[in-house]
Amino acid sequence: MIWNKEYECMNRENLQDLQLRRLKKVTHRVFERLPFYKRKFEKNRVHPDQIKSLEDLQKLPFTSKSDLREGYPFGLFTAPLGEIVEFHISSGTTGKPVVNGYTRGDIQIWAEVMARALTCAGTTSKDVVHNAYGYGLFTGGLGTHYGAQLIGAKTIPISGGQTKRQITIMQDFKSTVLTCTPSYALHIAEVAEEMGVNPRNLPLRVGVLGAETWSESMRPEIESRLGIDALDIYGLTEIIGPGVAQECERKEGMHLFEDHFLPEIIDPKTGNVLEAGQEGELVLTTLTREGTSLVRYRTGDITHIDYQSCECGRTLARIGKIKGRVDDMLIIRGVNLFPSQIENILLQIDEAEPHYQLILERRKGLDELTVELETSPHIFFDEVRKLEEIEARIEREIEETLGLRIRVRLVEPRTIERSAGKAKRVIDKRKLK
Ligand code: DLL
Repeated sequence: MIWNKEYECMNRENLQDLQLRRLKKVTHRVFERLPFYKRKFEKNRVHPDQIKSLEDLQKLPFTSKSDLREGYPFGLFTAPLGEIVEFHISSGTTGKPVVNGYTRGDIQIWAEVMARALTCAGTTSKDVVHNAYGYGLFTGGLGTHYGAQLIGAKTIPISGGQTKRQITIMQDFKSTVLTCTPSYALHIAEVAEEMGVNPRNLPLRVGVLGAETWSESMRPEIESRLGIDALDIYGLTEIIGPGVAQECERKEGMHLFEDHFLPEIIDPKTGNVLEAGQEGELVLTTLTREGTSLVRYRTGDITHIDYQSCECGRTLARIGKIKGRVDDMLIIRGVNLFPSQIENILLQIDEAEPHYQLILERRKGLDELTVELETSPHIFFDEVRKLEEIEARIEREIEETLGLRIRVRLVEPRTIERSAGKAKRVIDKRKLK
């Protein structure tokens, strides 16, 4: 099923024509409305009239998260405040938050891209969407809500938390589509088991899971525990919220709604645009947003892009699973790695559960990483020798795959904190000192 065939299956030439027309419009819009962009463009000696092809996008300066922070709260709005009907704030924990202001038109675009995303995951008006993304300033709850409403699906605006109640409601209301973070989906399965409910017997059919990094190995884990198809959804507050890209049932990358968001992949160090297929930082330009139009916004997310059309019929480019954020990259004794690379290994371990945390400390001036991983309930925690043996095996596995010696510590089941939203995977104790 495809929500908007005209745009999702457009031939590339027509799509590029449309993108160029919209790109010209948006560059004029930001240049004329925001002194911030006017200054930036002038500094780079570029004028919106010079945008004559999509390649000309590369002449334009980037927009960074710190630019948005400096504009807090309304400094980067590209529509008059009187036209703004909703605000959202990014969930970042450091520094000033980033605000996005939506006009009525923006809310319609959001509903449209989220309706596409949910349909891409197989949702129809017959479905019961159990929306456990947080409602509020976080974009997950309301964005999903608008899309589900547009489709005409029955929406349960349950938000995150009170997990036992979630399970009862799923059973009573016959929820078929679960929308939440992948880590919360796993927690739902765990709580169901504790309640004596087999999570596979819940009426759920599919999960539309995102807002945090999850490795490819997490997918079968969630799918088998909940008996669902687990599909990835990507988005960020600065651009619109969820609904930037969505995986279809083929599970081979997330279709990016390119008629609204124009993607580039750049080398995060040099800023140079990379070729299709190469891994780098995703940069997005909003082509249709009114309240907060952004040109070449550096998302900080590492992925690659594939322009081949998909067997599902969509011609939209696909981005690969997000490997992590540029600023989440750990550098341990000179080796660069993302938490998702460790997750990929940990999830292969039979004797452990998919709950882990990475503890980063500084000892004698050197960064040290310890992996804490929960054991499966069937492992007896008093069998010290056996535990040590498993720890050593995981350490070896990590060393062979990533070339780095890291300490692994098995911990008892349910000792790592669960979250109803984004899981906290890295505890950086270096900053606490
Ligand atoms: O997390 C929007 C969202 C809500 C997306 C619900 C999907 C579902 P923020 O709180 O602003 O917005 O966080 C955005 O989260 O830059 C990525 O680093 C990360 N992220 C979002 N989706 C994914 C994903 C929402 N599918 C930041 N995989 C982004 C990996 C993701 N990381």
